[in-house]
Amino acid sequence: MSLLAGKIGLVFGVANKRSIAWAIAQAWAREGATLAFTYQGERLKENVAELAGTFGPDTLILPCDVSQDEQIADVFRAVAEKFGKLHLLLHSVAFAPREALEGEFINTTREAFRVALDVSAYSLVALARAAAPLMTEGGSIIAMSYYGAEKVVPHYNVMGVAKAALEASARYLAYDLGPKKIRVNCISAGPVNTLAARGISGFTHMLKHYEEHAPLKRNVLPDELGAAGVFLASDGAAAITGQTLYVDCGYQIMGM
Ligand code: 0WE
Repeated sequence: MSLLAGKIGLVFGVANKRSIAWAIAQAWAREGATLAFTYQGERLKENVAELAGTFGPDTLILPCDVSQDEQIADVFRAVAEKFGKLHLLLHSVAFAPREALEGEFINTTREAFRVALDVSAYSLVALARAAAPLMTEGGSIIAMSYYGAEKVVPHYNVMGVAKAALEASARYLAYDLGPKKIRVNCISAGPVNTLAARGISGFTHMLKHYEEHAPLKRNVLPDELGAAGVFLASDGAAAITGQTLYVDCGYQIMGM
């Protein structure tokens, strides 16, 4: 208990109660962190307000489309005004146009590639740059990734390229921000049944495949991603930066 007492955290990527961002936010809050949230689009505002509201009526909840520099600036202005500092940042945001996740990678359009890399990877760079001046006591930045960054997962397509860019960006950010005691890591989660996964054809089959092939013979639970998020945010991970931590019941170690 209280591994994160006195820490201020900013969470990007809550859509609903099944979101990985929500699992990690709850775990951070249980350990004593004070949190602020952003939401993407008016459609999700009420969801996020209802969830974040459980931490008290004055919880900061701000709109943020991470592809808009002005919205990013507004978010960090508001955080600076309310708290004056920041310790934790969670990036749990990704988007590729649906068509790009359906056909063959070779047919990825220039525009789908641009959007996927902008929203899912460049955004980490933009958020880290805005966060760093507030992380005056050091900090921990965590981004969510997936195995499709390092091996071919059929249909993950341009998202795999975006996650590879995200993981590489985390390494370069770790190098830039290390002297300020700001750590940057990725959590590569096994598949979780979230809004982002819903409607992906064959997702149920994928969950079954992981159950059969992962060493632990099951899928990762949201609470376990929360616990990993607490670890990387805590002083227990003080010497860990630039890494991608697989939280996938061991699936990634398998060769066959
Ligand atoms: O990173 C992801 C999914 C992120 C995602 C999901 C969507 C669905 C709706 C990004 N963009 C969109 N665009 C939409 O229009 N995952 C790790 C989950 C996921 O997605 C897959 C997977 C897995 C696993 C897509 C194909 C194959 C496997």
